[in-house]
Amino acid sequence: MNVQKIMNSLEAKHPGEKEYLQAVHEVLESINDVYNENPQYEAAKVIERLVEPDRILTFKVSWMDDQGDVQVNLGYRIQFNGAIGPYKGGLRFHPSVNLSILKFLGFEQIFKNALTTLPMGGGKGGSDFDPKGKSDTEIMRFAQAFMLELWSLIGPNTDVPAGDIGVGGREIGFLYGMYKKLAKEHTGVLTGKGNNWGGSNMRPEATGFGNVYFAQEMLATKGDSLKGKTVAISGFGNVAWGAAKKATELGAKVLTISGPDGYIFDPNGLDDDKIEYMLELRASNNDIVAPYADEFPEATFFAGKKPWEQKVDLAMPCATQNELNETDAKQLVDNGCMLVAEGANMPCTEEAIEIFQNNKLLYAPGKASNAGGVATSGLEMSQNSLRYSWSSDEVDTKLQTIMSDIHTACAKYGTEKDGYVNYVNGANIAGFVKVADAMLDQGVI
Ligand code: NDP
Ligand code: 2IT
Repeated sequence: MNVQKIMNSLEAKHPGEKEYLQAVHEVLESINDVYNENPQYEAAKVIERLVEPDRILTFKVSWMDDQGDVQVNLGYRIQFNGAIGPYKGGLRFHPSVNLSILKFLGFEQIFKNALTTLPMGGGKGGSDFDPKGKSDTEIMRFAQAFMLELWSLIGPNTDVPAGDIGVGGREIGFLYGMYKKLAKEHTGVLTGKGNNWGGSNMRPEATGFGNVYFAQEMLATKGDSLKGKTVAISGFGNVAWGAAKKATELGAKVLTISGPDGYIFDPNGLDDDKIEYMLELRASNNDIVAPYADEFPEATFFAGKKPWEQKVDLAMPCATQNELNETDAKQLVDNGCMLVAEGANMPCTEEAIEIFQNNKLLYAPGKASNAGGVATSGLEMSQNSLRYSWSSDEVDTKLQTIMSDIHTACAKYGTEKDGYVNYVNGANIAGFVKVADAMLDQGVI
């Protein structure tokens, strides 16, 4: 495969879609050898078919705010690849949402979902709606208007959306209520539902917990553990919360969290109260992390800065894409950081990843280390089909097994001659082979 030629053609077809092109480039570089060794992929034009979504649905969302003014947003659902199961992936509500961001997320989701070992294809959706400062009733009206357009395109066996940035339990509730009213059936069409109406225990915690379980597996390859390690986490949303909770529980000391306004450094580390307070901060819809330092005066707020300037053993970027660049990576390496596990999707730039790998850090890409969220969504779908509910312990045990299996798959496909595990190659190849073989089995469609 000529990666540059494919990239040139995609750039010409999709100019300016930089996040999408970045995600595709990383995967193509990783799978090049496997692709060339297996001419059946080229014969069936697997790459050309894989890099374009099956379909992109866009729609207008009109709704009325609390002042009685009409608001208009854009809505999207990208059904990227359905080779191994129904399209599956979150909805993102954030003003930065555009086609490039949703295509990158949908593309990543194909491989992530394949890694989970569960039967789920890849998809993503969302809106440029900004939840910041919105009241609960505004969120409800927006979510209802969004679902009015989306409902006929999704279903428990076709496409199963869930949460992502700006979409948590509250939003899933409003979305589900409208779906149920329109479809006139109570079904497992969304995941992340409340656990007394079809949701899975542990789904809120799953992404962050899974990320920490994956870090644990990585450390174990060096005979090491989380105990006593210092951790820098970015973000203060759902994933950051889960990661802080589990890392703390396992004996690590979480020194930072962050928001778009800057980061918090807490020299004492987070504890149960502080982790609970993260939920309050997030629910306030104000987009600022600074109030943490007023609530807990031992902490310091660094305005406009990123947590990667702190000396830590482990880094877990859990906010958003491309939030950790080359300079940040150098700083982490210079300060002796030994492991980076991505809770967010594509938070590290390609240059940052190169620095981690050249310095032989343990580095896990999100499609492996944050797969616990969608894996638990898959378990929610299984429970919905069974009309049964597993206990938190049962779900947690399954989640740990899945994270460990993903680690094994990464090591199988990503271990280099000197023993270094290139988790990027491992995750991309393991995910690709599964999806590509399914595409071959199903013919040219
Ligand atoms: P939340 O909305 O709960 O939190 C997102 C966090 O990132 C917030 O702190 C948010 O601050 C911050 N953030 C978002 N956009 C930006 C930006 N442009 N610049 C700076 N900070 C930003 O979302 P999640 O915790 O669910 O998602 C976080 C990451 O994890 C995303 O990359 C998501 O795709 C990924 N992920 C989520 C999963 C899930 O199950 N929820 C599963 C796997 C991955 P603010 O909103 O105030 O800007
Ligand atoms: O990026 C992700 O994996 C998610 N936002 C979770 C998707 C899901 O369907 O649970």
